[in-house]
Amino acid sequence: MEKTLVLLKPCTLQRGLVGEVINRFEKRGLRLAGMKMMQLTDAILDEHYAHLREKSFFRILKDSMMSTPVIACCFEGIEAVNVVRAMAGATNGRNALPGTIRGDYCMSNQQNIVHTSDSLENAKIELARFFKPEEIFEYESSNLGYLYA
Ligand code: YYY
Ligand code: MG
Repeated sequence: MEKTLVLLKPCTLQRGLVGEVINRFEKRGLRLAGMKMMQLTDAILDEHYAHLREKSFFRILKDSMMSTPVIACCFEGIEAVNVVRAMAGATNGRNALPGTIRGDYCMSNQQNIVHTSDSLENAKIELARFFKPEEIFEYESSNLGYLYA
């Protein structure tokens, strides 16, 4: 099993899409292992978006991610990192395929509904950044035989 991070961005809270987006991951069969609302800070975003710090949109991106609280989720499943990433779709909502979350809910390159970890290595780093160990729960999922058989 893999665990991965999903952040529901401020645009998702503003547009009333929180339940709908979480519902998609649940229905796919991913186990919700952690979830919390949090106000992001400059410091955590400097780490989280370190790969983008030279980009012209870095400041705007960080400001948009701090404009309201976000909801951080940890989802678990077999190959969860790639499954969740594929469900999110291309970064720019206008390029994202219909059927993906971004392709169904947004038209923006930045207000693009979710952040999803892009590798297993980064998922581990990002989950440790946004969650304390005791905020990730290892309860048993009763339907695994039906999901993965
Ligand atoms: O992983 P993903 O979110 O699909 O894209 P990244 O390349 O990691 O960029 C993170 C974040 O930055 C993206 O979700 C929106 C924003 N962004 C932007 O505002 N403008 C761009 N041209 C590219 C990315
Ligand atoms: Mg990324």
